[in-house]
Amino acid sequence: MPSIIVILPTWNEAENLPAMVAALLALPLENLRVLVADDNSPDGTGRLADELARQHPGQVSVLHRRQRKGYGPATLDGFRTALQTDADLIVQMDCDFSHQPRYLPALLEKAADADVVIGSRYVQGGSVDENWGLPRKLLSWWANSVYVRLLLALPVRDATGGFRLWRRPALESLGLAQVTSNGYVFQVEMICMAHRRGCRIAEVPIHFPDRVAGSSKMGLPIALEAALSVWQLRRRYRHTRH
Ligand SMILES: Nc1nc2c(ncn2[C@@H]2O[C@H](COP(=O)(O)OP(=O)(O)OP(=O)(O)O)[C@@H](O)[C@H]2O)c(=O)[nH]1
Ligand SMILES: [Mg+2]
Repeated sequence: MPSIIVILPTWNEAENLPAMVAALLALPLENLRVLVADDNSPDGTGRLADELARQHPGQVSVLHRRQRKGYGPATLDGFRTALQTDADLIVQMDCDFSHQPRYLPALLEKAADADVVIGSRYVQGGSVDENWGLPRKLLSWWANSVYVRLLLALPVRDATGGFRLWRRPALESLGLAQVTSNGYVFQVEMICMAHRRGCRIAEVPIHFPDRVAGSSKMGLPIALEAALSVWQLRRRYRHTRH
């Protein structure tokens, strides 16, 4: 059985973290550990994580970061810490149940013939929250499956989603020190690098419900900035070999 580490970057997820950890540990997967990467959340998520680590020694650990630096740096820190363990597979997922633990076995199965597996909203069988209006659905689909895919020539339909499983050698091969993006573009840059390095990328369909508890941290300005940053990525990775 391969050993799996699940990285949960958290910012004010006190309402979600205990249930997320419980759901992950209840999966029928041996050798699964959870690493919480918390940016000193004011709502006490870090303290809760410590408590969970005490309750589940050897299964839950916590990376306390001094201050809020954003999703990208916290996840990178999580990746580096994970690579210092003996984990064979490294999973990144949001701690708000938009990424549902029940899909992990499907991601794992797909990793038999892929280096990175994306939990994808935009492959056949995937879907987003029923409450998204048509304009939002279309915009998100277009951004992922058309705009980013064509601009960066990526064989991926969900380039901004953060539900991914990496095989250790793939993550090691990327050169994480080079990654500079944050937010949605962080995901795009990571998968762009993986593709340029020749990693085999696969997608498995997921349903993506909106968060029920806790509050949203992303907004339109962040999405617009992300859309423009993709052009910088295009320039930066243009000459990198496929
Ligand atoms: N460590 C850390 N985690 C963060 C930060 N910002 C967001 N996160 C976490 O990253 C994951 C994704 O963030 P979300 O706020 O859910 O982003 P989103 O899914 O685009 O938007 P909503 O679900 O609508 O809020 C969640 O687990 C957050 O708690 C941050 O600055 N630092
Ligand atoms: Mg979310």
